Amino acid sequence: MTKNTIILGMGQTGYSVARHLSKKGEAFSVADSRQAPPLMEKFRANFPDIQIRLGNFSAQELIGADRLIVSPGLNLKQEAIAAACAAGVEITGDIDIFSKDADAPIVAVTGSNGKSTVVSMLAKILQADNKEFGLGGNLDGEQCRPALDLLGDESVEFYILELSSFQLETTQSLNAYIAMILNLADDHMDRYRDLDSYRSAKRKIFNGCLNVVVDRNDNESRYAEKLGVPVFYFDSMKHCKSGVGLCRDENDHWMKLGDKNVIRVKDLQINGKHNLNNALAAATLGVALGCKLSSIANGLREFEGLDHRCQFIRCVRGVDFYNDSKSTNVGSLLAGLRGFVQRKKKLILIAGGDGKRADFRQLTSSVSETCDEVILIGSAAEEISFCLDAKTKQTRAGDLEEAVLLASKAAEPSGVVLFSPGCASFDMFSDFRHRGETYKKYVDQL
Ligand code: UMA
Ligand code: ADP
Repeated sequence: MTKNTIILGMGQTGYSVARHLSKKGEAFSVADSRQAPPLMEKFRANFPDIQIRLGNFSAQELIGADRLIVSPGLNLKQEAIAAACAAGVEITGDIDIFSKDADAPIVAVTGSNGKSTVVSMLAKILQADNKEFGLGGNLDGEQCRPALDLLGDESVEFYILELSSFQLETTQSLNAYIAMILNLADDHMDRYRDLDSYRSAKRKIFNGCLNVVVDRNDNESRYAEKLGVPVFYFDSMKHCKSGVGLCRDENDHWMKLGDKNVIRVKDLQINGKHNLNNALAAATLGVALGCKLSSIANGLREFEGLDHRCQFIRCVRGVDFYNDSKSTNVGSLLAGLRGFVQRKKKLILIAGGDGKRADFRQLTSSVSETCDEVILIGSAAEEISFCLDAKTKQTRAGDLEEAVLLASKAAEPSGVVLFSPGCASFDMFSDFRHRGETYKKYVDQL
């Protein structure tokens, strides 16, 4: 019997689902709550016979479906979707469909911060090991491919998926070969009731998994120990037998597998403790996938870091400018700041944006201890301002251009300006890339 399937959302995910169903010869219609969804023309051109509904979803129509394939940007609690769910309509997403049709083992990575860095490092390791793989999921940018677009390449030995909590919400059985939660920090509180419901979405990554990779120093990551499947550990404090640990000999810090050297820390091109943790995670995934240690070392050595993540831009009149536009929550802002603690230079932070109902009180002491001044922008400026203590000098800027000017003056003659918003970008920009590129433009204009 053919199912009455509606694809909800006409963005990248919706389009990948439409292509996939169409290749399989399955019938579907599509709907988007917006009047002018971004891929409208592409849908019309490639699926001319498909019914398209635009504007607010109708509960009646959704209840009439057998299956809704919901895009990650849509909240399942939206009235019409929730009504369909309550009426027993099957609710699923692209990742669930992917896992059923994937013909190679899935490596799945989630966490609040570091997902893109870890899967990109792993990609370098697999390349160095001459393994064929498909890389996609939530990962943004040029490399970005929605998961379903990866299917159909027979040479693929592994699928590497970066998964967001939004994608995992609609994923009932991922059946990953290896799954990992890197960490969990307060994020997306505009979408979740509380941290527990965000955590529950993340933990769906483990449904049906065969192996897990665990950060021995992170309690959220250690939840996976309870699943009763083989564990590969990584550890930023000491040796690990099953995965990669950080150790010190007389001269150097080393990443090691058991007592075997993998790579010297100083041979990595990345900055910050959080990135070292990411390297340990990626190396351990490499170990779990059977990569040679020399390939793990070569892959990590080549990794230069991703754009918009604690990225050095340039030095202007003695001031170093860093772009960390991908810092979209408090956890990533704190990680960014930690990278500058040792430098003993004046540090000016530009922060703010769409606050997503985050608890900015977590910033108070770190900002007070590390920053000489904070320039606040965006709709969360006031909220953040309330959470800074009296010792922290703070200034409000009307927009990012003014913030860059103020920060530049404050950091002279030889300080550092770190743009790490700790917030989403949607109040002022189309996404974090647009925000980061805009920041770079203003730095160039100085
Ligand atoms: N939208 C509507 N009405 C609709 C459908 C969508 O208003 O009917 C809005 C959503 O609220 C959202 C935007 O449109 O603001 C995009 O939603 P979408 O689900 O259509 O997004 P896609 O284009 O399919 O992109 C998604 C991921 N985006 C989100 O989850 C918001 C992309 O991750 C991902 O790369 C892509 O699928 C392919 O897998 C981006 C992202 O920002 C990088 N992710 C968030 C993050 O990393 O924090 C979770
Ligand atoms: P994600 O894909 O999870 O958003 P990214 O690798 O794109 O992660 O990094 C997003 C932000 O988080 C950047 O600001 C980056 O500096 C910071 N970050 C990266 N790795 C970590 C980590 N392990 N812990 C905390 N923050 C991190």
